Amino acid sequence: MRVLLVSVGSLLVILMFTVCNGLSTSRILERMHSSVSGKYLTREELWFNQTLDHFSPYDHRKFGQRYYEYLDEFRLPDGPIFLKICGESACNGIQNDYISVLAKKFGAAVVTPEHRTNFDNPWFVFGVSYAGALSAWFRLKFPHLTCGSLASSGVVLAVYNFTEFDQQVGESAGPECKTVLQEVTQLVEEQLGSNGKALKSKFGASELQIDGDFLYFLADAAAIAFQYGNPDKLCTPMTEAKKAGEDLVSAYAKYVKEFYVGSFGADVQSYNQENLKSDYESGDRLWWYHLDLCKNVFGEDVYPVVDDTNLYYGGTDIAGSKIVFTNGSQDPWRHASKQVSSPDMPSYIITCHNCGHGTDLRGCPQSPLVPEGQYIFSSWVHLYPQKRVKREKRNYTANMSQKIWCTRYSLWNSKNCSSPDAVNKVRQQMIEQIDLWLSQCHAVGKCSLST
Ligand SMILES: *[C@@H]1O[C@H](CO)[C@@H](O)[C@H](O)[C@H]1NC(C)=O
Ligand SMILES: *[C@@H]1O[C@H](CO)[C@@H](O)[C@H](O)[C@H]1NC(C)=O
Ligand SMILES: *[C@@H]1O[C@H](CO)[C@@H](O)[C@H](O)[C@H]1NC(C)=O
Ligand SMILES: *[C@@H]1O[C@H](CO)[C@@H](O)[C@H](O)[C@H]1NC(C)=O
Ligand SMILES: CC(=O)N[C@H]1CO[C@H](CO)[C@@H](O)[C@@H]1O
Ligand SMILES: CC(=O)N[C@H]1CO[C@H](CO)[C@@H](O)[C@@H]1O
Repeated sequence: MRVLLVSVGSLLVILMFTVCNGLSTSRILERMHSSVSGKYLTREELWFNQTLDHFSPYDHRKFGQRYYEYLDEFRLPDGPIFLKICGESACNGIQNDYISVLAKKFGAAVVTPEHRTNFDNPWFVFGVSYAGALSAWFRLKFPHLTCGSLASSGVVLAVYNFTEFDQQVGESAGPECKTVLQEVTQLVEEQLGSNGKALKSKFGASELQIDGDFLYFLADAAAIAFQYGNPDKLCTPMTEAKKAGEDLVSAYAKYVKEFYVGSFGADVQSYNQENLKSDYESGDRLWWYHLDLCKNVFGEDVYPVVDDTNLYYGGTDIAGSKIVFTNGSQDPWRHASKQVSSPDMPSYIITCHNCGHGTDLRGCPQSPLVPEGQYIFSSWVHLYPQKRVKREKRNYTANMSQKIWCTRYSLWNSKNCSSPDAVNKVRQQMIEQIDLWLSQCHAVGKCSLST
């Protein structure tokens, strides 16, 4: 198991400084891990002493590394082990998403992010977003230790200047909403020049003295609506404001304050470079790897080596095997994922109005899907104040009829939801692949035992 542990660590170290997704793009690949206080399969911390520097044969220093394991569904003694890589921020437990359904189906143990266990069990690797790329690369590097991998919205391509991200935001918004957003951008840029102070205060962002930080905050706020399947939360009020001839900047400020900060839980301070220079505890710091921002926040002249990274890992031409790639049609990140399907690395796109980042594992952001009677809570909980969530969860549990759940609040109109059919179709294909690859793993194990 040691080899596995060492390698995950090395990949992480290498990648932290080499993956670059561009200047003008969202740093929120995977916000959920930090902002969701919803349901976990487990939050019980386990620790082991991890090697600090995997590149040096002389440095034997260690650090305590946290991990989690969920064994409720584990079929002893030979059940598979699902390694779920936790990405991009503090890892507070194993979240209850579609993985729990898969664990039940395959009698699997779920461990995250690293763990020692019986080497002989079949291992399958999972991850979403950046961790999705890690999941693919883990399989690429250790085909002999794993049966396969799921790279959900896995960003395997390093991109220097990720203009496709913004283009996708425009495409996901549709022509009408896109035009309004472009108008907002123009107005904001004008007002920033003439009366920046008043403008920032309108957005509750007076503390962002660097204009770039402020614009970054505003750009993320819009991108997130598409990335996480809430296009109408942004586009409906904005296009209505436009039709009514209202002030568009005020309408956008309302969206940013109420939805992005209020419901989604974004923190203005996390955009403040000045603050991040000294806030060593903040998980937000790791997002400032872009060009000169990296230098400003970390004081180090580190630039992304995009071409080398893609040469090393293969980018979208990754030469792996037995990796499932999935993308959501509205997700701005999907252009950094694998482009074409091949027999040994099938890729699926989940297409619908609200299909965003990691939709295959998360389900519908507005209306929890109920895969095999399993109630998926974690995918939408971040959108609602905790008290309300608790109350509504009770009601939902009392009556599992999704129709009622959806119609009670127009927000959870199933028409607005990522199509359950689109999601389930891809999930079914995922299950078939996992099933096939695990059985091939078992078969190999048996052969080698008998020879
Ligand atoms: C980690 O190392 C410390 C210091 O050497 C030791 O006290 C502790 O027991 C170790 N923990 C584990 C889980 O091995
Ligand atoms: C990114 O690409 C756009 C469009 O080609 C260009 O205008 C911009 O200058 C580029 N930015 C960087 C940092 O290379
Ligand atoms: C849930 O609601 C539906 C529609 O009103 C009703 O027919 C059904 O009996 C309810 N189920 C439970 C378990 O209360
Ligand atoms: C639901 O979707 C429709 C368009 O598909 C949109 O007009 C409406 O505003 C959405 N409702 C909510 C509450 O998001
Ligand atoms: C696996 C998959 O669906 N890949 C898609 C990801 O997004 C790119 C860009 O839109 C598509 O070309 C891929 O087909
Ligand atoms: C809308 C709705 O049905 N709300 C109910 C949720 O459950 C509580 C009690 O648990 C009821 O008081 C609400 O009326």
